[in-house]
Amino acid sequence: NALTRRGRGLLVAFEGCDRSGKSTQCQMLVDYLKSTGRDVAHLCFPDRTTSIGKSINSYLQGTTELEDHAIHLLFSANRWEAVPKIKELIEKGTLVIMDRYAFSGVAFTAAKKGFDVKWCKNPDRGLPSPDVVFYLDISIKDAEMRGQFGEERYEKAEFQQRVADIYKQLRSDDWKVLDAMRDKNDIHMEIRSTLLEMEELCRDAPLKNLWT
Ligand code: FDM
Ligand code: MG
Repeated sequence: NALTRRGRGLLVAFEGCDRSGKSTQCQMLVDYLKSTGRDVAHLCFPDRTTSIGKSINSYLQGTTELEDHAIHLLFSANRWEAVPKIKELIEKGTLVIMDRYAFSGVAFTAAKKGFDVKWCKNPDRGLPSPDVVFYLDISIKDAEMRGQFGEERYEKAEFQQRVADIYKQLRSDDWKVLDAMRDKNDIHMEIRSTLLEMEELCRDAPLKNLWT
């Protein structure tokens, strides 16, 4: 089929506030790609299974406290520890689909008092840059109407609003902003066709480095 090709795989990231449908779209895309026989890897950040990820998990669940700079660096380290695997997958032609990436890292820390975007970007500078970022755009009001935010740290409307404001500052040409209030199948179809276009564009270009 049209998605079958030789050459490197694509690096794709999904971003958005809580309740934006990010994880749903990520899963729908992974399922679709698998059904076409494509080699696909589904990564989630934070990856809570590593030892760094376990510290992050207990921080998010409120079991432990960590200084704000320290947790920021742990989130970043949790991406860097995945880089060898990401590069290997991309090289052998696998489509790597990531649920959250460095943009979450910057948006969630820069939403805290006393942090600026420039400082927050630094530890993630040089990571493999996604070929495309799908941003599920939703107002915090609409997100809240989909059901209460959960119990984890950061799952509060006021904080999510600040996160959304920072995400706006991070947008670049590699981003595809999608209206998260549309029918989820329509959104999925748009993601599929964007991905096809991207495969054509990126066929011969090497992966770029983020924020360099
Ligand atoms: N989060 C996620 C961060 O604060 N920094 C990061 O670098 C990443 C990847 O962790 F509130 C926040 C975003 C969210 C929480 O994410 C856990 P999931 O997608 O709900 O597991
Ligand atoms: Mg969550």
